[in-house]
Amino acid sequence: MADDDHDTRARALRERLHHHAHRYYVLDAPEVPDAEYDRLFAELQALEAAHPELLTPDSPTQRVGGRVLEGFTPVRHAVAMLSIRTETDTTAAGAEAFDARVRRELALPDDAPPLAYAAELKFDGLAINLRYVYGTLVQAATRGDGETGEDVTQNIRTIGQIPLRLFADAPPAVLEVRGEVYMRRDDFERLNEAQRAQGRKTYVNPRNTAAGAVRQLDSAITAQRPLSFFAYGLGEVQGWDQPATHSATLDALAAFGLPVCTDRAVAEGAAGLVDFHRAMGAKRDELPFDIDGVVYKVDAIALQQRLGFVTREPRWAVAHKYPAQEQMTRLAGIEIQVGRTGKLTPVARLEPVFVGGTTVSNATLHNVFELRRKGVRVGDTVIVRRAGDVIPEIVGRVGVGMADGSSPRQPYVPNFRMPRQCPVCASRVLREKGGIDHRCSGGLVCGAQRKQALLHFAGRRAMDIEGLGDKLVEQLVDAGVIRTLPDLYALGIEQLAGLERMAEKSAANLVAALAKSKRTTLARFLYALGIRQVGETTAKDLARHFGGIEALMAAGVEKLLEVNDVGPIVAQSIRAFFDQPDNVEVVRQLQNAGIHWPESAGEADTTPKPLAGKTLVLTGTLPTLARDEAQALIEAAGGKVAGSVSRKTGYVVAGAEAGSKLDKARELGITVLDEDGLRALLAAAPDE
Ligand code: 5U1
Repeated sequence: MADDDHDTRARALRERLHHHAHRYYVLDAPEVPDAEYDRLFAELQALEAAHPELLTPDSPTQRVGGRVLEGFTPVRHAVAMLSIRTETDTTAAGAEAFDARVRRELALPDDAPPLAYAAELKFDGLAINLRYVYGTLVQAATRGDGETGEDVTQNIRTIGQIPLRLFADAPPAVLEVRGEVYMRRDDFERLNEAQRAQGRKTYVNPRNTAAGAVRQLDSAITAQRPLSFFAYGLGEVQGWDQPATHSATLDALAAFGLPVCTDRAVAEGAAGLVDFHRAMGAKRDELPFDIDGVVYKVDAIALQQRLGFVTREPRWAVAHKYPAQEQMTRLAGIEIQVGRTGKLTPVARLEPVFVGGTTVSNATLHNVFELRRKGVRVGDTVIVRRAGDVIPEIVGRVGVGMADGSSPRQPYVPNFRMPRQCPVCASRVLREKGGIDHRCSGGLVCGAQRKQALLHFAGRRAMDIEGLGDKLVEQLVDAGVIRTLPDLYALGIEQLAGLERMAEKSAANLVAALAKSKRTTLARFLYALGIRQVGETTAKDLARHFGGIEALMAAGVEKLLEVNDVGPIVAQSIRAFFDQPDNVEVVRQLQNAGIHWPESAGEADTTPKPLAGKTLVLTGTLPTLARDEAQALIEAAGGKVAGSVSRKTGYVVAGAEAGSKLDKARELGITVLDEDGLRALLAAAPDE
């Protein structure tokens, strides 16, 4: 490149980065994924390093980031809030390079023992400084540009996890705690579900939602957002002897009552860092919150002080990234998927893109209204997000002719419309009254619905028919071998062995699995029928209440409403299902095929149960009981098993490698039991 070209490129990069930084830090409404911003930033940094004459004082590479939003009082930080150097090489080499650099800067000889590092997670949220004076929270501020932030004290006070007073008899005169406000993935999903249900625009990702909530001028709105916090460092300190290591400092912060993430370790040398990076990478999808990497810090505070800072980044710390969870790609097409209940879902076909550690080529668009709200059309450059084991999603479109350099939309791209006929069976598509969903009216005439109904029926939590997977169901339905659920039980080895990729042995295994599935429970059978609105928990409640299928099929809406957690919509759906003679016929034929379960007297059975009315949460691996077994025992004793810990949880049963549910239980003061404790509870008399 000629010098002029370098200059032009540097200007263009600065302009784009300024634009994106404003969208990200000030408006909390980014137009491009972080990975794209990082790429542009790294390009400008490299260009400036190679051509220092291009460096300008206003270059985005010269500041920490952020600006004070109008409407907030500026807060001058007593100790500057630094940013952290980022190691973008996501392989082990990133950790090794940091260790080598630290050892060189400390002038350690090659044979000096490995250094101790505090290894932590890098939370994807908003950095905050909490100022405690004699143990009382007096101020909370954002980082802003590192020197001056925004006073967000009122908003931060709404976050229940942040103590308003430290737990200490003689608290420090001044203790500034630094950390990250973030939003858990489940809280974010719930928030978006509620937005969707109300036909409102969904939030883009947990990070921006959390940042937007903290930088809200109306704290009443912040209070409605489920925010969380983790502490990871200090600002100004007076009247407190800080422990000699960073890891012990975090222990001390936890003892003061501040939330400190338990996924942290003291790692020995480069090998320890590599292990931590790998272990957290493997755990990343299961974590209840988003991280974009891990952070390594020299553990000894004395060594941190020797290392000092370069510009505004400490030499003793680095963030080591993981593959980004948001990336840009092209929307190649939109197809319609027909689900078990006939619901039509638009699915995006994407140019394959590596995101969140896997290659993604499809993403859900939820429904046509959400698609319109996002304003995406075929051919657009879009942002795809894949975090945790959540289905990949399109979060939005990269702006037309924007500073990010994406090409403007082709003219005459038609707006996507839902088809009037089912793309699978050509039955009429109905738009549900008052609702946002479109549904195929074909019922079991529709091959797609039949396939999904069969897969649901055979599922592990339903009739548990091993070996009846996607490919086989596809063949059985397409060949017309199976039209209704009872047809499954008429399948013979010979008939199955004639199918593609089906050896005689697999055919025999499937027939055996079908025979085995005939002995089941009423709850599983009800769930397997695929009645709309009847999930696993409702099926169990119905089975417990009615004890047998005859009583349930005869029950009117009033009687159904007596069942725990059954409301009018669910009751009407159950009634409508059994009012259909075809459905009753399916139940009879399945019973005639030999499906059976132990009947009970239902809730008329008044034998007192030890766990009646109690909700338990299981976490970690128990020594002898599998999760399903523990759940079955709890339910048989009248209890319920929930997926997350709340104030309503009665007990948390924790086994080896219990995760954040255990932390939450401790935080809320909920009784934690091991397997022996659970067994004792099951054996106890009711209400003991
Ligand atoms: N866990 C953690 N995240 N984080 C972010 N520690 C940490 N430290 C930071 C930042 C920006 O900065 C200090 C190293 C100054």
